[in-house]
Amino acid sequence: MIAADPNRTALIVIDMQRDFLEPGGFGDLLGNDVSLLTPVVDRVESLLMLARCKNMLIVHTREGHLPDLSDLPDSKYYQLPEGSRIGDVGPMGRVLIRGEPGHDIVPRLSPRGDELVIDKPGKGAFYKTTLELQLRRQGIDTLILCGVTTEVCVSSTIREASDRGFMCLVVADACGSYAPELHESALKMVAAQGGIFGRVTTSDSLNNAFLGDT
Ligand code: C5J
Repeated sequence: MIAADPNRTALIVIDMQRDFLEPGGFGDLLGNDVSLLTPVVDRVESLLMLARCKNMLIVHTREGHLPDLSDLPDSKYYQLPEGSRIGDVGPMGRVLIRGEPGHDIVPRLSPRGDELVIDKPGKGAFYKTTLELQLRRQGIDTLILCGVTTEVCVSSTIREASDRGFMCLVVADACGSYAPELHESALKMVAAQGGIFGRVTTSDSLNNAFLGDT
């Protein structure tokens, strides 16, 4: 049973960017099968419809770096193989660089004018961003999280949010990974020990909880 007040709840859509979801992007250049993430677009689109209908705060995040790479630690740059490093040129421009086509959110999930877009240099959405300030300012205490990838940026953000006292609900079918077994493990970690980082739910349960009365 989900009991969340839409006025104090934000939908956080993590990194639904062309670089992670489309052929020719960062994920693809690293050798991943990006088609595994395609179903997530439908699910996130439905969540956006739900959140818009309930007038919830909607936050879209984008992982990416400044064109001069001044916000990119060496550890993140050299971890990747030559040819698919952050800032290298690919079919959608320089990979994971702000302002390049690949950095954009996929067109079907484009943010609307009144929705927040948080550009982040790290995996977690709170690291070196104004996200916490903006959520507190709007009286948000509960986060519904979805996006990609479950075990990287979604997980990092949940952990950061949990330490800051936000209630976290992760929508399992609206998250995705290039490695399905890591998706499953990441969700298990969230829900372990009675919900150590938050609760795992589904799109259907959320729809029932928020729209059951309409
Ligand atoms: C990754 C992300 N996988 N958005 N980023 O590097 O999960």
